[in-house]
Amino acid sequence: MSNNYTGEQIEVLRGLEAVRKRPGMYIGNTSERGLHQLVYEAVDNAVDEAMAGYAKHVTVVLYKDGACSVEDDGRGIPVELHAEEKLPAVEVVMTILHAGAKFGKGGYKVSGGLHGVGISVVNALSEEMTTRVKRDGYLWELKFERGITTQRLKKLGKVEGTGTFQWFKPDATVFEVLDFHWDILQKRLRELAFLNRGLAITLRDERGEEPRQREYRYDGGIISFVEWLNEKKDPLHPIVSTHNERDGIDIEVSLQYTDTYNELIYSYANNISTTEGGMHLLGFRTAVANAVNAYAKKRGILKESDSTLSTDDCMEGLTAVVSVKLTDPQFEGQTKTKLGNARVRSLVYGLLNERLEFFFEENPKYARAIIDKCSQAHRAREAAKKARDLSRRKNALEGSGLPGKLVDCKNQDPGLSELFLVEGDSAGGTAKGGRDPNTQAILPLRGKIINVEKARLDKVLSNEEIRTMITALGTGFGDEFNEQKLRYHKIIIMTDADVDGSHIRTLLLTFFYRQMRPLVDNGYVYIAQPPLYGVKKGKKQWWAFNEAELRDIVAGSDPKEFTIQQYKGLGEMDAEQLAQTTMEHGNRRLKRITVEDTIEAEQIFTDLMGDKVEARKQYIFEYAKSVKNIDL
Ligand code: 0RA
Repeated sequence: MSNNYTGEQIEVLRGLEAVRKRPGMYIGNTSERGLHQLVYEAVDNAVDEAMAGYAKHVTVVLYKDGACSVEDDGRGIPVELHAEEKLPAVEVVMTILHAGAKFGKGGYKVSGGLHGVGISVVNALSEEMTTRVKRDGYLWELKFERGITTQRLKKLGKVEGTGTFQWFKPDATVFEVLDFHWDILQKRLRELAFLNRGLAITLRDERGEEPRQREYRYDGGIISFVEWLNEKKDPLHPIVSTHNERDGIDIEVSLQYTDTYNELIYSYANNISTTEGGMHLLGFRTAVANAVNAYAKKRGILKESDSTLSTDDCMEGLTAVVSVKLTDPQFEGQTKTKLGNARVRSLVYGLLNERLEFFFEENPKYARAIIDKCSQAHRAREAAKKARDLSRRKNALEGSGLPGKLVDCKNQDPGLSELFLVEGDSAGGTAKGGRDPNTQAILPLRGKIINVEKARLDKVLSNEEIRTMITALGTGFGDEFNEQKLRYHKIIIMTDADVDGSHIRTLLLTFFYRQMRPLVDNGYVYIAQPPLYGVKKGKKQWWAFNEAELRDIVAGSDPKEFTIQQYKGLGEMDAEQLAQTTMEHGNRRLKRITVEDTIEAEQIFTDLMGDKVEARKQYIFEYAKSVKNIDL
């Protein structure tokens, strides 16, 4: 490198220094998420080139040495001198922060990338990076170390075709973890393939003994996405979809009702998952509700009692993908995943309303099935509301309203309070004996609770165990859920380590996930982990929570000296043992429930609790053979 720095080079160094000093500001964090963000940044650039209509194929490769490469067959990053910076354009893109915005003006109509920080950030956070461009009949190459150019633009030779190849090795002094995960990458790449019809994305992993490779390409775009989401459900009609450009905004919607009770709506703006929703989602919801109501009124289908179906009524059992692409997306909200452009609302509304009107007119049979579905949701909601009002009045009459079965804790501070949900009265008794009465409350649940995946709300509510639990938690549920009223900040499911226990656990988790979702999202739900074995030698006692621990405990000694007891149920332990191993702070092991990926969680819950027996068998079979611990 030359040692007489120009003003531009000093700027470059300043920019890189800022990125290396505070990587979190640019890529979120320096653990797993941030590491994968590097790949997304490079992939987003390639997908932008595809959205502009030039690239057809994107290939991501993971190498044995921890490096990753992203290649596309687009136009290739320009190599000519950039007038302002007096450097080849490609070097500007690679080394100057936010060069995309400066340089890409007029380059792309729409562009993805959540952070939109640009490839120079990937460069700054990589110990080595190599960029190759095929353009103007030549293969060009540049090299960098931690963002600093170590090899200026060099012509390697003549070549056919065009494209860009980015190879980078994440900096081990920046990242806490360096392993790319196949599962994490494949989810995002598959999603991008759905969102960009026809684009082929290949993921190749060369790290194992045998290379592993998959190509994602969906010529049906988001229609294939909905098809895939509903794969294991029973649809009420063929997928309805629309795709159009209005006011320079590309709008796509696909939807399909199934006989389930959940709303499964994914919205995107410029390929970014808008988890906080926004204008496109609002337009979507209103369009569906208005089209359903209008058709039902016109045909005289709605009875007087359900004179208007609410938007929520019309979302029950609906699977949909809404994707918009626009030049100037405004991302708002806590996590910048809420689309703010007001114009999008009426555009999505107009397009979808028109499409649905047409679909209903053309398909009276399906229209009828959809309206029936929404009316049933409406009636269930009304019934649930009545039941809720009734139980509220009843509670007001009966004082505190806390269920009699609840053994409450003394202190009133939710932050210090824990609720143990225990299987059966006998285990409940043991837990009561072992608890810390100041901070730990016990609620024994009798038998199996109802499967909320298969029953609708009014029926779920008629279940005694569910009602008791809702009252104990204090929050209400569904639309009226209020996190502020939560009486315990740790809700600990404590069930036996057998099939029944795991069934009850799954039922409870399904209920929390469906009806009290913030409890799961905000980390209030835990699973107690009782030991599987007790090992005794003379007066000494050890506990083993898995086979490996048991092996460690008995390793090196003559096993005959030990008595090993296997615990199948909580009831086999006395109160003191249960307290020591499973309930007391310090010794116990709690597993916090997290939902990392909502699409996957949806499918797992549908598989496990839905009525497709085959899907459930398949899941249990796969789960049984993998040792992977699934964090639901
Ligand atoms: C701006 C202009 C042109 C290409 C690109 C950007 C470009 C960037 C990336 C990043 C990854 N792959 C890419 N492919 C292309 C070309 C303008 C022209 O040829 O007229």
